[in-house]
Amino acid sequence: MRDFPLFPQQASTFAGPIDTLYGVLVLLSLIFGGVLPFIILYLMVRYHRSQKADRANAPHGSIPLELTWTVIPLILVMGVFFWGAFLYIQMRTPPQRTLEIYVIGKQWMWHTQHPNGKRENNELHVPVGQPVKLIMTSQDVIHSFFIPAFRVKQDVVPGRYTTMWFEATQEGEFHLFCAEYCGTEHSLMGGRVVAMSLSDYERWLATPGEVILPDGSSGVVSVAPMAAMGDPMALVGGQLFSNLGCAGCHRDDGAGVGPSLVGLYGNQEKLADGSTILADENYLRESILNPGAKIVAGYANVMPSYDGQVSEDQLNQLIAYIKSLSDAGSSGN
Ligand code: HEC
Ligand SMILES: [Cu+2]
Repeated sequence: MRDFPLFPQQASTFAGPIDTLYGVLVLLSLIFGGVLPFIILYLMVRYHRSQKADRANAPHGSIPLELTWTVIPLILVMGVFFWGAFLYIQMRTPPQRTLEIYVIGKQWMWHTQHPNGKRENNELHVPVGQPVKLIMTSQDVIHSFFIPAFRVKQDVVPGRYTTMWFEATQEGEFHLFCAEYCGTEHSLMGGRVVAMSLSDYERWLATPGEVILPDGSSGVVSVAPMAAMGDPMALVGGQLFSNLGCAGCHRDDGAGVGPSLVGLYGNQEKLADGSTILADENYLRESILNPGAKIVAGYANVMPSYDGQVSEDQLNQLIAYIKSLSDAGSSGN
């Protein structure tokens, strides 16, 4: 049995609680699906009209009985519901400070980029004991990022960001899968997650390596020590920000045609139609690709769309830059 485990290893903080809930669900299903039918079968045979049985004084109703079989299942299903909802909310709500890693899915490989610029293909290195948030998008079709040992799985969808977070609890190598059928080589779209101590992770971050970039070209990525230069992914984004002409309209002092982006990320933004919206990754993405969709209060709809002019990779860098302008956005560990 040791080479054929029923469950993957439990290697994240979510694994234990999820397995407990899963176990309870299986147990309840066994009771209701595995035991009740046999009782029904027995009673059908026992009281079939061909059988001799005492049928005098048959009961016509019983309030206590009705209440029992209503209230007990009610408590069970509501319990399972709130338990599951509680876990779900935990999994959807990353802690304040997380290590942010950008993931791009494409047919048929995973590409990840760490804050210091380090990139990798079909692998994800993460430190143990640190909350990690993945900011994911796809360049083509729907993929799904699945790490069974962490009990996390999230669709990766073209045209938007989806996020998920986890905290690894033990060092080791774990399977990484694409869990959404995405074409002929779907089954090859996977690799491994390597959970390592924080110091090993930092050492790994500082080693340059050759990777395939999301645009299909390959190259050696230069990396920077995290502490030395701030956030290099954001630095590259900052260069893009001036090269693409964003900086001409978005000045930090707010004197440009567009609003200053300082302090934008993670805060509520007032829109021209009177509503407010949380400025998260998807809002930033939409503001760049489809600026007319949500107009900032007090500004005119004059920003050109950058749809088709920036790659997913560049979009991630622009967003990392805009986030670095805000306290809530500066990623750290
Ligand atoms: C011609 C001037 C102009 C250029 C160039 C421009 N923007 Fe804008 N941008 C605006 C204006 C005006 C707004 C506010 C109106 C709106 O929401 O569309 C805005 C809104 C935004 C917002 C939402 C800001 C908020 O406070 O909610 C973001 C993010 C943004 N731009 C990013 C960019 C990026 C990134 C680039 C370069 C790739 C860029 N902009 C280029 C004028 C510009
Ligand atoms: Cu896939």
